[in-house]
Amino acid sequence: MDAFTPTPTDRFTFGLWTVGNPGRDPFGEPTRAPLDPTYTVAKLAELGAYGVNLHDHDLVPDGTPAAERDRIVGRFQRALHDHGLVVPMATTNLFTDPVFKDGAFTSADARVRHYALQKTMRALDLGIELGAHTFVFWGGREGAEVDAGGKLLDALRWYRDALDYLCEYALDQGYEVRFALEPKPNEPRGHAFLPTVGSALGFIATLAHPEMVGLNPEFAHETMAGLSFPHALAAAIDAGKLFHVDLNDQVMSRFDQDLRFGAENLKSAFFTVMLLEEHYDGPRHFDAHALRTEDEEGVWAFALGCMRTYKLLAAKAARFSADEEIQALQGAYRVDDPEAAWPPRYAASHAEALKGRSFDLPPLRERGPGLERLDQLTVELLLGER
Ligand code: GCO
Ligand code: MN
Ligand code: MN
Repeated sequence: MDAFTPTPTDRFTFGLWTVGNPGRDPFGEPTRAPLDPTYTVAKLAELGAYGVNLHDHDLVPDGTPAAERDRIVGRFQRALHDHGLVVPMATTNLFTDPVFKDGAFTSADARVRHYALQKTMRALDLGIELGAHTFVFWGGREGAEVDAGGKLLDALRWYRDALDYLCEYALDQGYEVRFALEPKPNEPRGHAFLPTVGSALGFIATLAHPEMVGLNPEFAHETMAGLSFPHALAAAIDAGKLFHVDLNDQVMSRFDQDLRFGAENLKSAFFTVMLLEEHYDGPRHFDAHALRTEDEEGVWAFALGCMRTYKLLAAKAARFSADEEIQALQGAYRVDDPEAAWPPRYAASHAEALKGRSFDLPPLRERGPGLERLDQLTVELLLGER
């Protein structure tokens, strides 16, 4: 037990599918045995987690008869109760069943779209029954390898129709839940629809109930697209749409890796934690899995590692904010305009005056903002020298 040992007040969560990942990949069979969800609950509680999230089929296999479903759910609820864990987020698996091979809400076959709606409503009912307040929509197989089917615009419309319908369903049921879209650029499809945080933000504005729908951005997904996760996070926060977050890590331009949080891009992980600590009060969810090389012991080392790294980085973020030299350099980086207040208020007369103002540009061109020093101090702080 030390200052970085996780506790439920840290609000760390894992998906059943994350620690339960058996190590299957496109080239090889599983390397670990599946974990019983109630065992996962007990182990996560022992490690200091706050909650566990799930897809419908992580707990109840598709096609399970109603009585058996109720028995499975009841047993899981008892485990949650016994170990003091909650289920803050739930979601639907719309990608494993071959029926979804060409998409769920964006399938060109309207029967598949209706089936996807049915499955999602049932998954939402299950999530609500378990106490979830966030329901995630990761696109899964919404996407394409070829565009010859001619559905690009239809697919976006069908996606919108489905989300509008599901918002109405949730409102009609009186569910206290928000929807969070999770963009991803590729895998399992060659090109996913709504590939990045930016595209999902634009799409949400076109929905019938935009206030109910926000984002679940994932570190690895923006990184796969060659984008910066802290920048994507800032865009989501700025739009008031950071409803949930998927933390993990990823090497840019590689296959979808789902590495332990902080395993690869430590500096981006640091700025991620800094943004979350200041602007987000929801669960810190890890959507990652242990390396395929690992046995069960490695799985729990992975889970503990995600949480400890987050806490270590949160402590570093607090240090960064308290570091006088860093703060002075950050202060000097921002320069006020002594002649005019920011933001400028538009008035015709103001515009006329601004168009006529003469700027002394050479010193503005010459000024060094001090970013090399600031970044080096950040590195030294992360390496434990400050
Ligand atoms: C992935 C995704 C998923 C989703 C999960 C919850 O790359 O496979 O990140 O893990 O987050 O399906 O919706
Ligand atoms: Mn992912
Ligand atoms: Mn995810």
